[in-house]
Amino acid sequence: MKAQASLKEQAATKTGADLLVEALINQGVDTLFGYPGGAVLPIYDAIYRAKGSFDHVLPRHEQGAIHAAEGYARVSGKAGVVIGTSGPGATNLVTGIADAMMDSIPIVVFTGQVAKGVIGTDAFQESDVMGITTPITKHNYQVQEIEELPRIVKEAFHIATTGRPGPVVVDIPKDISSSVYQKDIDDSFDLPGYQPTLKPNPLQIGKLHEALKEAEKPVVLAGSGVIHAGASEDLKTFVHQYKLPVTTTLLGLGAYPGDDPLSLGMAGMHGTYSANMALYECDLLINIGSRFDDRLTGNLKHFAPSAKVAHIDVDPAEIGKNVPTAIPIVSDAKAALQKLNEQNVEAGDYHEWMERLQNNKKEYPLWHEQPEKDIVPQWLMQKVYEYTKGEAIVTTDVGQHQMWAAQYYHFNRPNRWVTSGGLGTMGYGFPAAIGAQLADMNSTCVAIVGDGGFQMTLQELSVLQERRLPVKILIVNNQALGMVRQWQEKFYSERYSESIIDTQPDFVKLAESYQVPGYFIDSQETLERVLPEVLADDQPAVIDCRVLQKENVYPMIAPGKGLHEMIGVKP
Ligand SMILES: Cc1ncc(C[n+]2csc(CCOP(=O)(O)OP(=O)(O)O)c2C)c(N)n1
Ligand SMILES: [Mg+2]
Repeated sequence: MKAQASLKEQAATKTGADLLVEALINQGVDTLFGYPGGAVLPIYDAIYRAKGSFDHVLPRHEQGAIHAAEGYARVSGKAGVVIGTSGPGATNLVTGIADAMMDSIPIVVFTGQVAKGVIGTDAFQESDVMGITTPITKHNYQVQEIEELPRIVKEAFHIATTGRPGPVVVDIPKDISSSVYQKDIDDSFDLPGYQPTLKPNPLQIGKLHEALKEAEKPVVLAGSGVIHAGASEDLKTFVHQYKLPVTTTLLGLGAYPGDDPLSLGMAGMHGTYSANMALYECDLLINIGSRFDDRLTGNLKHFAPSAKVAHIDVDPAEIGKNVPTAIPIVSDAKAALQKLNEQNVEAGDYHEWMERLQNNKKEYPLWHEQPEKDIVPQWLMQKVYEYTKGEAIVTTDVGQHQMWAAQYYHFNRPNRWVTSGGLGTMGYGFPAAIGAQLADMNSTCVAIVGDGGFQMTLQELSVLQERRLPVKILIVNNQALGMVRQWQEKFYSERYSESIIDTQPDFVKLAESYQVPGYFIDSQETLERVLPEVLADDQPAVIDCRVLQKENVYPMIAPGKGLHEMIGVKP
């Protein structure tokens, strides 16, 4: 507020950069993730002058900044904000922008650009940010006039956070951020072409009620749309009312309590037997906020072959995209569930169906071998769950460890699970944990990372060093690109091409060089002694946990196979 007043007093000398900072303060931004450079020097000067208005976090690579912003958005429910310079700064952000697009994460990214007069001349650190980011953003802008800047910032936040959330890029040429503007600016906006449908059509709601009456084998599939809409409680009400079995997608974990008896766990390529068979055998599939990703459906020919499909999605483009849909409901998940809950219809008899599913759950649970001393990753995940009482924020990289975390950590609340789903970005877990922890300083935040993935973004240890952020980095160290190794074992006759990695840094020493405590764990006994204490203290930590290299993630649906063709269901 102070900064806002002082900027107003200096109206006569307000630069474009000041207008930007003022607009961010007006949006209630409290945390910025960014990295300076030539084209954003005016913006960083304005940030310097506005000190105290918000927290600027300096990761050591732009990719770290954007994944941190994604983690922050996931946990806080607010938009994450990123600033990068032109050229390499902007291109270093591209992976994160694409990641946020795939997983519908609301972020607003400001990139510096060369001055308008030299755009198109291959000027120093020029890159075509508009061209590069058009296919991977919900929307993007290049500011052309200084007086548009406050309105564009407001629109960018509106677009990023409403309807189906997603990334918005605002490219700001240097002459705009450095030039001075003296008049008052109207920042109101009108977007007639962007009016997301948020309320369900009552006719379609009626059809779903009818379908519930007729169904004998219904199942709910909850995706991250439930979480984005803040609709978990409404989902609970709906599910309890009709005693419906629930499965979730990878990104939907936490949308419905994982420990609840009606929960079948995660579905998909590494989903549980009971969840996948429920999807395969159901006669009514109620998809709420999932996009029927191929890792979820397996071969579409065999996906829910006998089901009438109802699909609630705020993005009409998702409905019918992959799976023919009988009851399309274009709506925000919360509004649709509230409407469904207004009426209590006489539902069908799901008795036999429920028994069958419960029996599947009992007969075909997740399983793993348990050696005497060595650590298997499945057991490790159970221990993390136990020691954090299921209350931690968990972030992951991509690979086997991600799937084991998804299988064994039962999320009972939304916004605790931060993972890269659609893009599958290695190196996501640790920087995302920085943003997640900053969004919630009172929770234990565990970054469950692969030995491969961690080495892609470990430079962010500097942020832990600097801020003493108590993020716990748990390296599930199988000395391999485990998921690649697993596919090579199964589908390439054990030809392990470039997937076994014998050469690694000493992760304990590496951590210590950043003044972060490091721990080496290679037996169950050490783990049970060390891990509970490390997870409970208020210091950052790197835990190099050696696990058996040959473990595979099961069950698994091989490429091209259907949900009912899982392998590794039983030992
Ligand atoms: C940036 C990036 N490059 C490559 C891949 C392909 N990939 C998927 S999983 C995986 C192995 C990851 O190894 P690690 O981080 O050690 O995790 P693990 O599977 O061993 O648990 C690779 C290379 C990817 N997902 N992301
Ligand atoms: Mg590995």
